[in-house]
Amino acid sequence: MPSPNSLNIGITCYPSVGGSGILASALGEELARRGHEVHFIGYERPFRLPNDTPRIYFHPVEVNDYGLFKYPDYTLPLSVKMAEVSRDHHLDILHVHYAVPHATAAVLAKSMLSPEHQPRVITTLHGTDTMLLGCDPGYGPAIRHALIHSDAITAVSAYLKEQTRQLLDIDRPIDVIHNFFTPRAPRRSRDEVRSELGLRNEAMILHASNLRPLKRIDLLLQAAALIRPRDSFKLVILAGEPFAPFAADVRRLNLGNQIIVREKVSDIEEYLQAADLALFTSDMESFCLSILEAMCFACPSVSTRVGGIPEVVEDGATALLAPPGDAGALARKVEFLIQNPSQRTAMGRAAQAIAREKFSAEAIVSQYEALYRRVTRQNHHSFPK
Ligand code: GMT
Repeated sequence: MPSPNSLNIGITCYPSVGGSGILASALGEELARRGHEVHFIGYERPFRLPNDTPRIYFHPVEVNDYGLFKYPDYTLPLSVKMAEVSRDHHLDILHVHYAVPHATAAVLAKSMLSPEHQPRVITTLHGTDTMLLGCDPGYGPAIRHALIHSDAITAVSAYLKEQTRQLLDIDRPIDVIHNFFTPRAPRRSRDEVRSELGLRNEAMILHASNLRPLKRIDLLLQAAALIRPRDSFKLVILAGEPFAPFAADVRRLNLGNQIIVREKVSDIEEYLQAADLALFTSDMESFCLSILEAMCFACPSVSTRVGGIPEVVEDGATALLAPPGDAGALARKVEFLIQNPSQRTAMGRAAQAIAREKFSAEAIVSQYEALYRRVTRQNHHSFPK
């Protein structure tokens, strides 16, 4: 029997490897655990979402690859499915993660429904939906339209909120709700994982990302090539996409003995517990969920000082930050942590304490619940206007 305070919540996100989908899946799991009914709507079940969880449902969107279309369209069938699920399951909230095309589809879905079936639309901005696509003249006006017609907007950092205001000229309120991470218990021990990787006494440096250009894998490899002594570390790359395009760089930099790649790892916790430090070289990050994942395992990071990262870590206390693009500075900071294990441990412990205090499900999910309650109480911003 659902509790009288529970809500029916629809969630749409990118289901593949990527911070926005990981966050949205974890949020859905936590909301279901708190008694809400959660309906995921999308082209695939999110990869981190466990099967058979009570109160979690998945509604697939079928895309029609009609011969007339040069490019198959996802936005329209997504909006139709969102409208159908909203009506059939009495959704109170339709919470979309990443504006393109999810916010547009949600706003369209709402406008297809009669007022009594219209859910409140909440759009959570994650990063490139504002900072890359928001600046693209082919997308910016549509993103702005969807944000203006959402019932609430959230951003995963104060930095991203400010960027959204400036780049998309949005003057309505944007709630900042940081990301959270709930680590699962690793199935293998630290020693088992280190032995799988062939590690002895070297420091294990971890990098996890989807390898997109703004992650600057070229800089990651350049920095690795500058770390001395060479045999003091192994760099383990958890690649969300195939690593093959970077194989030539690894050979050119003579890093073959230093780099270990694992692709599409879903048990990320096994590698996080085994790592001594993490290394991130992005040109831009609204938050960097991977830094938080490492913090949860008392693993300090070396990272570029970009975007919202300074909201997640404190330079010198929970991580070491270097100027963007500076391979030499990144390498020196990594060397410092390798050569100073007691400071590395202290920094990792401080990072873990901050992760638990500020970026746990306990601290963050209630902020989303409070927002849901607030928008369901608001005057209905119904379509047509
Ligand atoms: O915006 C993106 O590039 C995609 C997105 C994703 O799905 O990985 O990443 C963004 O959202 C994450 C979760 O909120 C953040 O941790 C990442 O920093 C952010 N990426 C960028 O801002 C480049």
